[in-house]
Amino acid sequence: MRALILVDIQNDFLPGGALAVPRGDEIISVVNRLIPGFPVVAASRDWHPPDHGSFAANHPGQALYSVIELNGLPQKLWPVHCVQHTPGADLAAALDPSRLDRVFLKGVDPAIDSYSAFFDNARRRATGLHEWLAGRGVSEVFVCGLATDYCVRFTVLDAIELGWPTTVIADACRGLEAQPGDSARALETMRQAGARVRQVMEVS
Ligand code: VGL
Ligand code: ZN
Repeated sequence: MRALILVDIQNDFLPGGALAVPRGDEIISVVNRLIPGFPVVAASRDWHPPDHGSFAANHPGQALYSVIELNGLPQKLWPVHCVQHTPGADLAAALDPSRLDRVFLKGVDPAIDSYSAFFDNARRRATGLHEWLAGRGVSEVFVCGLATDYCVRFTVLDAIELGWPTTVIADACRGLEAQPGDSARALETMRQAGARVRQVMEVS
């Protein structure tokens, strides 16, 4: 049985949001058309407390987008985004919520970031997504959402490591592209790790 995993399709990652993914809004209608083709649909939400260690604002003197060490892990410093219970953390309003079977929250621990929908970046804490998919009788996962070069990439790499046959739906993702080519490189990394890279037309 095929499951669709929607990664972080939240207001702060859309144009106008705090950590806007260029053209991130373009995937929403695409995703709404994908959803009916999948018997199981899960979504992740970046869900940070205000004191989260990934926010540059919580590290006075450190520049936005610089990399520091946070509890032993390299941490890129982001603008304040997806703060719990703020509109920026809401799922995109245009995303059809009627078939979302379950939403998994990530990035809740202030001491550690969590790009993947499965685990935090130190793999200390699991979100429960893996066990939930297994419990639903899922045999294969399809991943799309925001951002290709961060949370989609980490989610896909964890899915493969957990043993799921994994497809990333490339044209239902958009990347932050801090460096031009970051999304293409991320897709290539996923492919080399064992993910199938497909277009919406091929998986619908
Ligand atoms: C993300 C940076 C920080 C993402 C989340 O969803 O790709 N990127 N937090
Ligand atoms: Zn985040």
